Amino acid sequence: VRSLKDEIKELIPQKTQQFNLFRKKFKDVKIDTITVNSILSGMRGNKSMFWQGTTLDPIEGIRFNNFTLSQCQTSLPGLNQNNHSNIFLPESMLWFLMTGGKIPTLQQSLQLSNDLSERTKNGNLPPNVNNILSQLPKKMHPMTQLSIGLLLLQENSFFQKNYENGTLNKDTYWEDTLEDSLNLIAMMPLLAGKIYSNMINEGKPLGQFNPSKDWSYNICSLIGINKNSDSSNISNLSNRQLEDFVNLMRLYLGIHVDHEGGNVSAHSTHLVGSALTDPYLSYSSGINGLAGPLHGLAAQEVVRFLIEMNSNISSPKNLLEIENYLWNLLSCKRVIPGYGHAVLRNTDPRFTSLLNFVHERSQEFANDSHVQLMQNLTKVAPKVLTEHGKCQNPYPNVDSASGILFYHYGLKQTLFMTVIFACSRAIGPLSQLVWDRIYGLPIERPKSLDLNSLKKLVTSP
Ligand code: AMX
Repeated sequence: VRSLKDEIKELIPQKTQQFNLFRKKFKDVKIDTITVNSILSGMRGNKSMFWQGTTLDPIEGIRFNNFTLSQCQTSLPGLNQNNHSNIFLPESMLWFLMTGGKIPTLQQSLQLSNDLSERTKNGNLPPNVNNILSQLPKKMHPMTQLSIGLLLLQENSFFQKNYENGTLNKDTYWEDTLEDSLNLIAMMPLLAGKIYSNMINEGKPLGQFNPSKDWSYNICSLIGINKNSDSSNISNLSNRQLEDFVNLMRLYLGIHVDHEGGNVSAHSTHLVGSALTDPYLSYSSGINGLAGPLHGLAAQEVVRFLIEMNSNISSPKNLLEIENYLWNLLSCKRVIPGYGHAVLRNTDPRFTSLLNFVHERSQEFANDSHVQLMQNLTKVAPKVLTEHGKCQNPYPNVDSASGILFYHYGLKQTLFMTVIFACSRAIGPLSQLVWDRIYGLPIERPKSLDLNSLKKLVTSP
């Protein structure tokens, strides 16, 4: 079977020709107007960035290489065990994004899974990385630990080494970028496992890496939620629940990979990478952005919010009490976490796919008051937010559901949830970074303006 690298190599002449022709032909065509407000409001909606793999339609939601999420769920290969037919392997998505839209066969996805596994050298972090991570204060923010972990792995960067040696040229930048990106993605389960063990088990391993299993399975294994785990925190889960948890992880990791280029984690990876910075340094910047409460931290905010609300209302079924609770929250100038979006103007299809996971297991979740509240909120929050009249999108985003489902299966460390998000988010921005190198995109350098310059621009005829 041909490798991912062979596939990419074959695509390069045709894709670069298309790209260069397009640039040449349309380079001076105006496509957007920049207003003072957009400059002063986070450049919201400015069409000013090239991103190949995904685009976000405000109504339809995310498209991956022009496929909607539900098309991906029916087209991309998964393991299809026990009716989990709509759950594709994140490895399939990695192939799909890296090749600019080629749907892998199951064999290709599994081969990539195996390739990632082999890159971990028997499932071990390099000893120096492991040692340093073991010495971090156990209470250090898990995203800080992850960022440090990636920076420590940077000494293995082929791109950095070969750039330093002078053995690279513009035509070959992409090869080492790909190599580094795949190595980095391969290491994410090990980093996640190490960080979770620092948080809950004094740095002692919670489970074992299994080289014959897929990427998501190994994340579950290394955080101690799996059949073959050594951890005691899973003793209450049945075999079926353990299997469901692994499938939830596959689903979650598959749908969080990318959300077009302008979001903070993707954009920072791209921006830092545009200085020819290697994938480790670039993605470490991305995850620092992901750690912000308005971005990746939202999932944990939702979990806390649901738990807090449940302790203040008589039942998760009491819609009136939920409504009053929300109005109270808004009157205290707090946001309803898990609702709203900078681009989306509809229910996030990623939320819908997580909700489908719940519906397919209605018995499992029937007695979980937090999951019930999460579902009932969808009947109340959009109405309240619409009446409130401020937010542009009153519908649930993906974070509305993700954290509380992990919580259900025993992943109670809410701060850790963003680390799992970061495992997934590596896939989109790093696929883009490989194509940034193939297309030879230059360093990113928008023009900034001070208030005086802006004043001059608005007053000049
Ligand atoms: N609850 C209450 N008020 C909200 C709101 C919510 N869920 N969403 C937006 N608003 C408010 C904003 O705070 C803003 O108020 P202001 O004018 O006083 O500053 C106003 O509505 C307009 O905001 P907007 O244009 O609709 O949204 P935005 O693009 O500025 O922000 C987002 C988008 C996601 C940060 C915002 O909706 C929010 O804070 N949501 C809650 C947190 C959350 O769920 N984040 C997850 C996002 C997805 C992700 O990246 N993982």
